[in-house]
Amino acid sequence: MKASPSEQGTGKVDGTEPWWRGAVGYEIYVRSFADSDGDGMGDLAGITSRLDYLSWLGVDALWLTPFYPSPGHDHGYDVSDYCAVSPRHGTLDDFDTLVSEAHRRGLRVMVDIVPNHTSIEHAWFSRARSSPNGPDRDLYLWADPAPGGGPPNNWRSHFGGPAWSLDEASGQYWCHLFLPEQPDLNWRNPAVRDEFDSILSWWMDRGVDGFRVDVAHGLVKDAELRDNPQIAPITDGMDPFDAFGAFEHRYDMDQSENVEIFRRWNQVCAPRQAMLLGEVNAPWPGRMARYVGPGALDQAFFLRAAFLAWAPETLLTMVRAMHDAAPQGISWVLSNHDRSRPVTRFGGGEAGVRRSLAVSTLFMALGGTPFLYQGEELALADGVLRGYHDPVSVRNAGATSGRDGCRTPMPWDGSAHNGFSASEPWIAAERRPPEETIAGQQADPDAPVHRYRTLLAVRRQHPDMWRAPLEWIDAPSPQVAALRRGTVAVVANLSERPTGVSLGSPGWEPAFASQPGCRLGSPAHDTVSVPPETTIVLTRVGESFTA
Ligand code: TEU
Repeated sequence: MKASPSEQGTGKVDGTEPWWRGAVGYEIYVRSFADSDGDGMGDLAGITSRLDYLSWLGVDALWLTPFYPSPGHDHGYDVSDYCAVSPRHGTLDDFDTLVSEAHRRGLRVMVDIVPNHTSIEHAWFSRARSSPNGPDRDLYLWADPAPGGGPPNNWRSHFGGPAWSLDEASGQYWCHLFLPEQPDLNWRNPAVRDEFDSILSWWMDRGVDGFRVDVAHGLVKDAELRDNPQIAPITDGMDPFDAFGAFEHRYDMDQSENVEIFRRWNQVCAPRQAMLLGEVNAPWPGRMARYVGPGALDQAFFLRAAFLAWAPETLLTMVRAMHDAAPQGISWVLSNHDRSRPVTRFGGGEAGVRRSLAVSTLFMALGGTPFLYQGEELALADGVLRGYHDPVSVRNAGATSGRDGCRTPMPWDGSAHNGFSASEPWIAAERRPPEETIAGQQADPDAPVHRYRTLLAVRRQHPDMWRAPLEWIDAPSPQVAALRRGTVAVVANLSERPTGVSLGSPGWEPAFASQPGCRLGSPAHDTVSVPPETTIVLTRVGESFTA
């Protein structure tokens, strides 16, 4: 039975709005969040033991990365059983406890569904591979070699090399947009669609509140398996992600039929108020918006901001365009488990910290459901590694630094292994100093965790910040964005200089500034002066909250 969360968070179930309206999400990279049994690997019971911290922080929903049985070639994104828990991460009982303890605190729980591919060890693939003429063969994408031999077309794996591997027994290739150990499902086959309807229902029956949909843009492939146009040369030793980007992905990704699948999923999930949140990596805002059109996905992550180095003008231009194409449909993220942390990407040190919170503050005012990635609230830079773990790095002999830097253990305190585990963590990294830990920051009122917590509290206090219609205000430079939503105004000055922005009317006062110690003009003025690389949230006089 689905437990009913209390109304403590901002997500309301009042019959008129879905729970995720106004909510703030938090991504838990399960392997690295908290280890309860001392084997160096994060687990579900570890998460349960840390729920009070997440309530204190003020988030409303948790997204758990895959914890299903998996041989672990892609750290859980190669699932061998969609309806079970890997012993590495606990048991189904641990999952049920986590859900009920989260709900008791008003926290929603979302799980990660990986529909583009299974593990090579999934029973479906074993059957498909061993019986080329059997009924399960078409659950996957098989193709004969190209006329002169070799892979059927020029599609590449995200993780390096061709997107095809040869099954010598049958002489056919299987398709994999990721590792060979992650064979792609054939979403043109109705049997695949039926299986996933059941998987979604199975998790909803266990009480989950929604799904993060992995590689939602990748499911359906061109029926004729045509070559992708190549737009740049590929050189020896190139980063595999760059080699992947050397093609226009006209035929392997973002096919229109993907949206039909999510319309079908919506029919399964909407009656049970479960959110569908897609990882959609489509090239243009208009194409992204199709996925969150009525009756399809509820929201999609806008990943480009999570990939970008510090480039304020580019960032603000794409954020405005994406917002305007789907005002309630975007889940704003600056960080996830696949890319360098924003503090590092944005220049490191104090500049990285300042810039990250300035952008996050803007994201909290864009509608949609923003997500923080574990440790973002501590303003962590990437961890200092002692070796490679990510298959992307291992497979490409270090040609890419891979995704390990953002996956190091959550630093709970200054003790051995930062309180993550009683033994050596699965990923080898340097211990963080006390001021980068939760315990250290909770004890210091000026530490980042308190700024993020205050920001979430201000958002909860002023629902206009996400609910009122958004009007962009003219800004004096392309490195500045300003907006007004009812009784709330936000000015993001991402430039290196102080800037003044006219809000069009007097009577505003600051509710939150991303930098401590900002001095703001008097409420009598209609112009707000904002320091460099700072975002300010203002409210109508009389509506303010003491930050
Ligand atoms: O990542 C998907 C991913 O790598 C793409 O979004 C990619 O960035 C895009 O297609 C453009 O190249 C997800 C998971 O987050 C990641 O951890 C997994 O390794 C991957 O899927 C495979 O499941």
